[in-house]
Amino acid sequence: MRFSTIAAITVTTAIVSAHGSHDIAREIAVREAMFQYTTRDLSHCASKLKARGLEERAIQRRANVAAELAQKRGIKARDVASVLATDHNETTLGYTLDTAESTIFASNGSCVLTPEGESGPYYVAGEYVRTNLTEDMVGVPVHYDFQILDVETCEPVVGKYFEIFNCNSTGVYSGTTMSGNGNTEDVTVLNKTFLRGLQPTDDDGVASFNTLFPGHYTGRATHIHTILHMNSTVRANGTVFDLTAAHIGQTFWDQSIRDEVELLAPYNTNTQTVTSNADDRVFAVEAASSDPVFNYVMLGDTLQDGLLAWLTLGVNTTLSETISAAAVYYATGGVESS
Ligand SMILES: *[C@@H]1O[C@H](CO)[C@@H](O)[C@H](O)[C@H]1NC(C)=O
Ligand SMILES: *[C@@H]1O[C@H](CO)[C@@H](O)[C@H](O)[C@H]1NC(C)=O
Ligand SMILES: *[C@@H]1O[C@H](CO)[C@@H](O)[C@H](O)[C@H]1NC(C)=O
Ligand SMILES: *[C@@H]1O[C@H](CO)[C@@H](O)[C@H](O)[C@H]1NC(C)=O
Ligand SMILES: *[C@@H]1O[C@H](CO)[C@@H](O)[C@H](O)[C@H]1NC(C)=O
Ligand SMILES: *[C@@H]1O[C@H](CO)[C@@H](O)[C@H](O)[C@H]1NC(C)=O
Ligand SMILES: *[C@@H]1O[C@H](CO)[C@@H](O)[C@H](O)[C@H]1NC(C)=O
Ligand SMILES: CC(=O)N[C@H]1CO[C@H](CO)[C@@H](O)[C@@H]1O
Repeated sequence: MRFSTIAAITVTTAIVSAHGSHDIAREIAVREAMFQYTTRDLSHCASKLKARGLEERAIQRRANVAAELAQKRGIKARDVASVLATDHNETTLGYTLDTAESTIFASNGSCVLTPEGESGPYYVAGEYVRTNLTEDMVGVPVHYDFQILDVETCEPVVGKYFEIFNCNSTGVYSGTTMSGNGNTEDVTVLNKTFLRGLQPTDDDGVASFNTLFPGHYTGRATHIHTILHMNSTVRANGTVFDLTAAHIGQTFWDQSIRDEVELLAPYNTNTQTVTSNADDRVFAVEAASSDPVFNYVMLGDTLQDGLLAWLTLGVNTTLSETISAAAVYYATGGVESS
């Protein structure tokens, strides 16, 4: 199949050259070629999602989670609409203090991220299936609600492992001493697993996580990595090892909230160079044909109270990509790939 061939070639090339000097023009061209073979958005699924009640359940779930998390943290529940009116990009749609939650959470937020071969150089295989990825890291808490839909059938992708990972507030990933990732002499990072993990998608195609808002590192805008595995099985020790995926992508946050988070400790101790969304090449490539930016609401009056962020991803589940791992996490500790 023509598409599969293009995809297979791309992934190998793009991953090897994901950082450092590489030919962006080529990457963009290849991604554009891939788009000829894939649907760009989920608009064709709208009536089906509504009929199946999927949309309604997503709205309800996100509203419930916002209320629950706020209560758990002892935060006085805040009018979600008022938060959005001041801080969320969808403010531009004219939301006010009186806008109903059903309207806010119903906002499109559907982004099609076809695999573009950018898992980046910092993927670590063998991570834990768990909802809370925070460990001993500090930062702005985020609850992510990802809903994965099959772009061909418009059905939820059920029972597949969805994996996310991002760097900590000072811009360092756990599990790898790869060049560009913090202090490469610090081998203790190899045994660390913070801010990485997987969740199986439920009957509505949903995978959710509690983690932290990422920091930034030189050369890249603040982002998180997303991977949808199709054939993973969880091992007896609760980890997954699977170097294949139907989707590999990166998702972003509005520049406005990035700027606010960066003012807080410990984000404000990060000495690495900031790259804006506008200057990020991966952002440019993805945003050219989809909206890879989270919708979100604040859970309380301050950022430290946390954020609920959501995104609906359309994935072509027939695709198969190979992921290259910087390291593998074993019972005996992390081992860098040669
Ligand atoms: C999914 O990918 C296959 C190739 O594997 C392609 O034939 C098909 O058109 C794609 N589907 C959509 C909805 O883009
Ligand atoms: C959703 O998408 C449609 C079509 O792209 C657009 O017309 C509409 O304004 C969007 N609605 C929201 C709430 O973003
Ligand atoms: C996640 O775990 C951290 C400790 O590692 C804890 O402080 C935090 O409250 C947990 N988050 C949730 C939402 O349970
Ligand atoms: C981020 O992780 C690196 C590597 O483990 C560590 O040196 C650094 O202190 C961490 N940053 C924070 C704010 O904990
Ligand atoms: C999962 O396994 C099936 C059957 O072997 C295969 O066709 C498909 O390409 C695999 N998916 C991925 C993402 O590797
Ligand atoms: C989990 O189990 C596999 C074998 O099934 C082993 O290779 C790996 O080291 C274990 N990982 C951890 C973190 O215990
Ligand atoms: C990682 O953990 C293993 C098992 O506890 C230990 O043997 C190893 O020395 C640790 N490696 C580093 C770099 O700390
Ligand atoms: C503050 C902010 O990030 N605003 C963005 C909202 O989204 C539009 C288009 O989707 C961007 O043009 C704005 O920059």
